[in-house]
Amino acid sequence: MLVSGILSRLSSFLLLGLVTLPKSSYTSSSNGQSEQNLKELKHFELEPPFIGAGFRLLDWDYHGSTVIDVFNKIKLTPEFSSRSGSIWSKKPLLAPSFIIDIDFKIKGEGTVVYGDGMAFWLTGDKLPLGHVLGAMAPWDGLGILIDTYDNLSSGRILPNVYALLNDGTMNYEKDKEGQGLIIDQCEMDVRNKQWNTRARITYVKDRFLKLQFNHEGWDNWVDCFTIEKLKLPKAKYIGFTAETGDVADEHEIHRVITTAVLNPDLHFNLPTEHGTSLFPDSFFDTNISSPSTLAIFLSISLVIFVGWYGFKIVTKVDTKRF
Ligand SMILES: [Ca+2]
Repeated sequence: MLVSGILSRLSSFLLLGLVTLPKSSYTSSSNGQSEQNLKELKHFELEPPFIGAGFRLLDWDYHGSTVIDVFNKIKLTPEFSSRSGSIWSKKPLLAPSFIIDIDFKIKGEGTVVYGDGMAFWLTGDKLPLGHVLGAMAPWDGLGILIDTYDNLSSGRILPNVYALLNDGTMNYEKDKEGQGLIIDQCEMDVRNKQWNTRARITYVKDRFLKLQFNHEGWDNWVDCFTIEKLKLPKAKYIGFTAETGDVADEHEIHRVITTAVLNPDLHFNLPTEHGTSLFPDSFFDTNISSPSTLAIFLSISLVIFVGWYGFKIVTKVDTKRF
């Protein structure tokens, strides 16, 4: 009974290990059922023609140097110095988990210096125009900054893409490029590309935010960063901003598609919130946190136990025989 009980539990555990994908995979399932988990959110989309009834942008507010080129693009800044522009969703995004695809372009004549860059925002309030690539600090939520000007004169490779998290209290020091607020970053060659660049923000509430870029060709996605256990405000305004300084670039938004992910666990093949939740707490008497470690330990224990038990039976039979 003891052996069969252990075998039963071990087989269940190993089966769980087989069906639970590594958390770092975060790949979307491609089956039809997964597609049913997606819902396009029209109030958070930008597509030409950008104006609706009454020749107005219905779901977005824009400010500063932003110009709506109705059938082509939304130009946040022209390639002129000292401009800043923004466009913000009128309503906050309430979907807990979502995917935002942003087609954009950064272009200019400059070959040595240019700037300053553009930013994507997911914040608890709409931000006025300011010096954080077109938005005002502080902010409550996340800013993703595509920085094309080296304020630090550090000689680093640009553009740099930063994730800046703020709880609404911390200031942003432009001369320090927001150091102290940066939670992740990557280098990404997204300036003066032949085609529009597409950024994809994938967020699963309290689990992760992943940023990818497609800037070199058809469906050729490059990971920028994945931030684990990121918490965003429950109601999130979506914003796009850009800024030029002494040097300039043209910063453009061409298309934004926002999709709610209704069942992220199924869509992304995520493991259960607690990888061991299918087992009663009593099964885990120790603080072993890694299932793979426990599986290895149980497997070795089982082999030793079965070997020892089998040896005892054989010895007993042999003793009776003689
Ligand atoms: Ca900068």
